[in-house]
Amino acid sequence: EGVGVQEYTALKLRVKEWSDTARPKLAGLIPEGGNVYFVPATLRPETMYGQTCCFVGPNITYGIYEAVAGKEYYFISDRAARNMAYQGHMPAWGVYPKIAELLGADVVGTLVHAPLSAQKGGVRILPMESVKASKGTGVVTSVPSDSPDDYATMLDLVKKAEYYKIKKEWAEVEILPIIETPSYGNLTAKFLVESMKINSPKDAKQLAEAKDLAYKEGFYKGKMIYGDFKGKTVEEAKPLVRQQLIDAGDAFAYAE
Ligand code: A2H
Repeated sequence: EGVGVQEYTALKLRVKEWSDTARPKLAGLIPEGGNVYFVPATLRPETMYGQTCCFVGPNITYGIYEAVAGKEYYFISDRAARNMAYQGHMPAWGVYPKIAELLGADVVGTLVHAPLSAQKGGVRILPMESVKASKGTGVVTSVPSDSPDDYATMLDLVKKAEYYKIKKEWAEVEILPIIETPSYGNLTAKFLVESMKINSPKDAKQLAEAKDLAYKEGFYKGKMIYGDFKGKTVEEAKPLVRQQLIDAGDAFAYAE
């Protein structure tokens, strides 16, 4: 763990349809009228227009926690639930009722509604081997236009759909340009992955370098070319999109 506090935006992706594996395991556990949300933690709320799927670690154990009695349930890591319970996001201070436990692999294929995403019909939960259980919520929303990790993983999922036990079309989603930068054009992640010849999501060292370059260029030189804050710089748009999501009840602040 580094020093200082990381201020994430925790986004609420409402479940529309469970995977075939998860559905029987959850039978009778979620009350009528209750909604379950996958809750990814992101540092780039201004990119949420470009969400194409949402990642979980297939071997990570997750819980479904009751955040608002009978109404709202969060799919997150145990660690994140505990942190949220001390940040006012659970029914009472320090309390985080767990109503179910699932493996990431169990929920692959689940369809969720991703706030702001251009994918209005929803996006799928897909596996990402490099998700860390020890960071954020253990859930990562995928924006392949601006995150080299997300881009490399989505390419691999399409290439090896059978190996990953997914339907190819779940990962074969059009990549939407949302931010333009002077050095990398309007699909920063694609540009960097291709120019650095990154061939797999396992190229961890190169991906870390690409992530650094993408983040700096995007934050300091990026301009929005999509969404409500089109024309503004990324630096200006970031807090505005974040506040808009929070005001709509689609996100909340999460720190660790
Ligand atoms: B970011 P930091 Cl477009 N395991 O969101 C692996 N990665 C995780 C994670 C976990 N448990 N929890 C969060 N993350 C990702 C968007 C994004 C992100 C873009 C570009 C860069 C980027 C869409 N994915 O992150 O280690 C999440 O991906 C690069 C900084 O706490 C989150 O923001 O600094 C970011 O890593 C948090 O990374």
